[in-house]
Amino acid sequence: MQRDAGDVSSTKPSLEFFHYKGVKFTKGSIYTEENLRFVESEFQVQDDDVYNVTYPKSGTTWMLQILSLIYSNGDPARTRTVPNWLRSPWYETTSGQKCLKDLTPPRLISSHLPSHIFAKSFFTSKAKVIYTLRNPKDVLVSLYHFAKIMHVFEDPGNFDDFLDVFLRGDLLYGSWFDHVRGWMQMKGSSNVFFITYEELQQDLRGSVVRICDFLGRQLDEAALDSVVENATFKAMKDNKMASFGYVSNEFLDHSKGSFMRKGISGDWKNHFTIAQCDHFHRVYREKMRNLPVKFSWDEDWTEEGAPAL
Ligand code: PPS
Repeated sequence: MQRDAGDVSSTKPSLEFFHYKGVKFTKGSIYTEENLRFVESEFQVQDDDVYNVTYPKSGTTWMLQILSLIYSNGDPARTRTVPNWLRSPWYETTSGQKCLKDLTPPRLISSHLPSHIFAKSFFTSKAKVIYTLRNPKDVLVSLYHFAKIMHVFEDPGNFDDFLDVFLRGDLLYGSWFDHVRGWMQMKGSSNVFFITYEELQQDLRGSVVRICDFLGRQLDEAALDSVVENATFKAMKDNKMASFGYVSNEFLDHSKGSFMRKGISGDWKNHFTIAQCDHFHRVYREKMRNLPVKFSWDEDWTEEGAPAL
């Protein structure tokens, strides 16, 4: 396994926070205001860059694995020998920025940044963004469990407390609602592709084909089969290079849970009470009002009435 200055497994977490342009970040070695300012204003996007963008717990690591495999024409060798954070660094983190220099074009870069603080140079480039979304109730559940084992998050407390925190957006990377609204403004742009975690679940192969079309990559049937085979939940859980298996306990407490937790859609049903669901939907309706897109998790979603992502 490669270890270098960009290896997050050696990063010491901190539990103080700061806000950058209204968005909350953990203070310390991972995020600094200076880095965020650099990323937003000075970072030079290259036209052949591909950005894997998500709100946390929406399918980032899954998409990272899919993209790595697409760009290796289905050969899984690199995904088994190089940890994911070196294959596609999170460019807003201090360690991620150090890793960028080792990437050969086309660079695969991951990010959880909301659009208003994403690299400005992206918006005048030909680089591509793949934005993956997930049912926010499942995002919340995944984040709730992750926050218990990942030391860049505050202790989530009980589920009811965390529901409030999530609805207020008072957490690392800010509000899910703002994140999605911000990026959805790019809908219709030819260099931004939207896909959901649920679509990946329902039809992984078909989703990979659509992603390849967007990226202009041609994969033969065998390569496609290999992408799918090596990007299943089980394959990734069994591959420590794909699932943060080598991140140190100091950073991610492996004794308390796994990054690859359940990998299903609809786990929210095992966590929300009816009252919590009603509360969530009230806030959701208010915050997502007038967004000209319907998602499969919207209460009033219908196949006919849903403009395509
Ligand atoms: S992070 O920390 O923001 O980078 O997390 P992220 O990768 O966005 O999301 C983690 C959740 O994605 C699930 N996951 C998968 N589900 C299905 N198939 C595959 N291959 C897969 N890979 C990752 C992972 O289990 C987390 O979801 P939960 O619901 O917690 O299991």
